[in-house]
This record gives sequence, C-alpha cells and structure tokens, in this order.
Amino acid sequence: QLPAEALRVDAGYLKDLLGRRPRDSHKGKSGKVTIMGGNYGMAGAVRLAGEACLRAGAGLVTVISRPEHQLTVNANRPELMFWGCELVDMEVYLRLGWADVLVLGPGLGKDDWGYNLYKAVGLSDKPCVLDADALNLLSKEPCRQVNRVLTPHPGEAARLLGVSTAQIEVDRFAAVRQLQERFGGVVLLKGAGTLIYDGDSLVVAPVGNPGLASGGCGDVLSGIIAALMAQGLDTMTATIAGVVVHGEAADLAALAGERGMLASDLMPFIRQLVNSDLI
Ligand code: NPW
Ligand code: AMP
Ligand code: MG
Repeated sequence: QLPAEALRVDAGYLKDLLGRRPRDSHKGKSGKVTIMGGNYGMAGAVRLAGEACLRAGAGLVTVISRPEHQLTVNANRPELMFWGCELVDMEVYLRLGWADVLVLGPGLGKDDWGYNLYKAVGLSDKPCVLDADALNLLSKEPCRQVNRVLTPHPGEAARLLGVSTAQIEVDRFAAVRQLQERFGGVVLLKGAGTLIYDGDSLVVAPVGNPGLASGGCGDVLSGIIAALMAQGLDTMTATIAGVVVHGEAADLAALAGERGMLASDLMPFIRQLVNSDLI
C-alpha cells in the first residue's frame, strides 16, 4: 500500500535537471569525487563505482584502495586516478580535503583498514555517500549526520536497525522512515521499488528490473549518486536522479536479456541518460 504522501518518480524526473555544460567548463568545475573501498578480493567494487561516477559526469574521480589493487582499478580505465593506501594516516585526511564528495563502502570489508577509513570520513565535513560495508560499520557505531546519503539494501538495513531482513521487507515504508530518524540525511532503501526519504519527502522509484540482481550493481549506484552531487545537485535530488538513471540504464541494458546482465553493462547507458534532458 502506497502512503498518500509518497511521490512516484520515473524517467521524467531527469527532464531539465542537469542541462548543458557551460562552454567554459573544465574538469575541476564538473565535480571531484573520492571513492574509498576495495579491500582484498573486492577491488572490482571500487572500479565499478569509479567508472559509473565518471560516466555520470564527474570531472575527476580518485579511488583510494589497497595499493596492490591499482592495476585492477585502472585496467582499461586509465581516466580513474588512484591512490594506494596501506596505512590510514594524515595523508588520507589531506586527500579527503581535495574532493567535493566522498563515497565510502564498496568492497570496504570489515577489518581495521576499512574501519580506519570509516573514522577518517566521519571526521571530515564533506558530503558523502555511505554504502555496503560502511553501513555495517555505521550499525556498530551509530551517528546522525545531515549531509549524507545512506544506500542500504534490505540486508544492510536490517543490520542498521537490528532486525531481520524479513522484518524490513514486511513494511519497507516504516523501515526507511526509521532509518532516516535514527541516522539522518537521505536514506535510500534498495530493492524492487526503491524508497527514498529525507525526513520530509517520501519518494518511490519503481524503476529498474531483476537484471540488477547481480553483484556490483549497487556499487554502480553509489558512484552515480556521488557524481550528481558533485555536479551541484542537492543530496535528495541527486539520490532520486541517481536511482532513476541507474534503473533506466538497467532497462536499456536488459533489452539484451535480464539474466546474465552485468553491472558493467550499465555504463554506456548511464552516459546516455545523464545527457537525456538535452535530446
Ligand atoms: P538474506 O540472505 O536474504 O537474509 P551482504 P553484499 C540481503 C561488495 N561487493 N532483498 C540478503 O540476505 C560490496 O560492496 C563486491 C532482500 C543477502 O544474503 C560489499 O562491500 C563486488 N534481501 C561486500 O561485497 C561485487 C537482500 O543481504 C545479504 C536484498 C558485501 O556486500 C559484489 C547480502 O548482503 C558486492 O557488491 C534484497 N534486495 N539484497 C566486487 N566485484 O568486488 C541483499 N539482501 O552480506 O552485505 O553482502 O551485499 O554482497
Ligand atoms: P546491491 O545489493 O548493493 O548490489 O544493490 C543492488 C541494486 O540493484 C540496488 O539499486 C537495487 O535496488 C537494484 N535491484 C536489485 N534487484 C532488483 C529488482 N528485482 N528490481 C529492481 N531493482 C533491483
Ligand atoms: Mg551493495
């Protein structure tokens, strides 16, 4: 049952949203994003988030990951900048200062390396997107923050609220409200019929398709949202638009079949959609 106050969005939401780049634009003006994660075995997660971030229009994207992951992150994607971080020290804080927007979580893992990056982001006042393992860390050290987007799937939402995944799914509207009340900012509850709530507006985005039910698709979404924030959209608008771009890209990719669709298959369509208000 859709609450009366819920706003449904679809591809029409992208109309007149980004506009044409000014003639005098340059990479520094198109938004700088730093994406952190990619612990052992999960370098692909930050590679996917980084590539999606570039395709959604960010001017400069830096990935901070394990040093041994540089080749994986940059293979066939040399446009991504990379900083290999072994120890989380003062240099990390300086590098966070460079970015307009931070993403923490894709493939971050649960060890001290990930935890130290989580603490560094917590001390920064930058707008950020927290996804994946950053949400698992947040569930252990809860804190409220305004300038932040949380992107849990139902399993992560369950950890954040200390309930089962089934309890989240039985009333997704209640879950997204509770998450926002407890943690602040913009909360995006993933799944078929994504919900977005900022404490004021409740948005339902029935976009995308089951082709998205494969590894890496959520990592792509976090990169898209960060790119839109870095291009000047406020956190709520960027989150809604990001979900729409992601879902519509999935529908275009699924023309070749939902089964076997890969997160990487979304990339060319992300570019098409962030330019779609110009067509
Ligand atoms: P169940 O089984 O139903 O109780 P995890 P993860 C639930 C990285 N990745 N509806 C479901 O629970 C990520 O970025 C790296 C209902 C499921 O078993 C993370 O850092 C990749 N339930 C890390 O891996 C590609 C749902 O949550 C459980 C649901 C772990 O992330 C893959 C899984 O959650 C991946 O992105 C839904 N729609 N969705 C790479 N190439 O490097 C999820 N659940 O344990 O947090 O594991 O999401 O795979
Ligand atoms: P993650 O679980 O973090 O990899 O994120 C998966 C992404 O795919 C989220 O944006 C989900 O909303 C989306 N997704 C997964 N399954 C479906 C589905 N059956 N229909 C629509 N979107 C889905
Ligand atoms: Mg995920």
